[in-house]
Amino acid sequence: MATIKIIDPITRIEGHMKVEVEIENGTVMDAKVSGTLFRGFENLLKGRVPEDAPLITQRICGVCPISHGQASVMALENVTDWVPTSNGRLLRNLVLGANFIQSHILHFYVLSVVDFVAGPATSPWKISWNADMRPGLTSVMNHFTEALTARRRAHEMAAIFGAKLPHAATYAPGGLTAGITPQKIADFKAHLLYMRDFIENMYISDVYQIDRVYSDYRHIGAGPENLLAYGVFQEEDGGVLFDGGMLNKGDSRVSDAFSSADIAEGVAHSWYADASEPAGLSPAQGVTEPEYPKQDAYTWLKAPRLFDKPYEVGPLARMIINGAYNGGVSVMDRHLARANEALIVCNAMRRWLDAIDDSPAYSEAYNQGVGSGEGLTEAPRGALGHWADIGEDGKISNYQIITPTCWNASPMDHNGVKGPLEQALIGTTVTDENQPVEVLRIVHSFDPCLACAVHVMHTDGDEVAVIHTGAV
Ligand code: NFE
Repeated sequence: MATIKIIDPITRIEGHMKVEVEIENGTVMDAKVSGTLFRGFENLLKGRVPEDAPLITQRICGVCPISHGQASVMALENVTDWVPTSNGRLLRNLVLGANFIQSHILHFYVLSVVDFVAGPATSPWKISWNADMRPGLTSVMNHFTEALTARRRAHEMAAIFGAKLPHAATYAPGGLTAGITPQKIADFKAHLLYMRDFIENMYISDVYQIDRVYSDYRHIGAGPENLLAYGVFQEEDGGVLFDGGMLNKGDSRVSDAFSSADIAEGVAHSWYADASEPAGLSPAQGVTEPEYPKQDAYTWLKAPRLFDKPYEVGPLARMIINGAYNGGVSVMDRHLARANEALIVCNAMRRWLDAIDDSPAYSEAYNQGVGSGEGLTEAPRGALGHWADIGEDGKISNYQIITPTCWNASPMDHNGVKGPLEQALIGTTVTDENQPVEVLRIVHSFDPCLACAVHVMHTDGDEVAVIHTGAV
């Protein structure tokens, strides 16, 4: 007999999310991922002056605020094809890089390690599940406090040019409004040297240790295996450190033959008023009009699709698309790619730091134009886009955002095709239905920015148990 399990809450993620899986004979037959909170930041921005957008959109999240600041200034500057000054570009890369590193360290040590290694029998590691906890990994857990130090130092590093973290105060169209001093550069360098050592000698080797003990997780949680990145970290030559591209399942070549006009955000199963097109609207024309309740809807996330297909985004997509990781698509590959990416970013940061000169990072010549702009970049969790319309009155007339988790945790679309995380869960073997740790490990590998819930119910909808996972 099939049972429906809902983990409530799936802790150790950011935000509000519920995952419901239907398990029959030990296999996940169906999965539904729901974002359970309406945010509506797009609507908050209407009628405001453009410079408010980088500051307000950073409040979407305390983990990835810099990516929102970056996407927002890019969208505003794109209205007039403005190119930031060299120091503006470099400082933005440095603050964003520090934010990537803190997010990756947080995700592994604080949010994920306890899925694989039993913590001490005390709060905050208890209550937790004890299913399939394999021995030999105590040393990884012993690095927990050092990881907290590393994460704090990454925040301190970002605050040198961000003025504060989370939610940097220096993001403005036209550059970065931070002063540059030799002391700031020296302080940044000291953090960076520490960080390189931590990532290389502790973080990466800890992930590989878990990979050795849980190597079966290289074959669990694949999903659609369509990968997408927009590209991030602007370089001097107009290129980027990580290129954008899409790689469809089974293809051997990455393609960059797409634009945001090829993206449509469907709302067939989302609590939003139906769009005029069943496939949804492209983000530049996007509308955020809540409709709750709504027949057949189960989430506040829309369903972004590129050429009508779901795509996984995130460090694994970035690294495979850039030829920097040659594994497959699975739970463990997501962790390994994330750790390896942290080192690449750290090394590039050293180069960007050394390239800073004594010119200003903010240009007083910046003049906000009127019209439409898009900012396509990457957040730690994957492809992030902001789309802005500035009206003749100089105010924001429309604003749309598609976050990485919106791609990964998107619901079923108008074709009946499930989102990447839902597809990754379907087909998974669950050994202990009362502790569906496989489900939790798959969810966490995507590093979703939501807070989740999974309860245990019969298919007739009766809840038979509520499973609390260890909260950190
Ligand atoms: Ni809240 Fe974020 C990242 C963005 S989530 S953490 O990374 O954008 O989708």
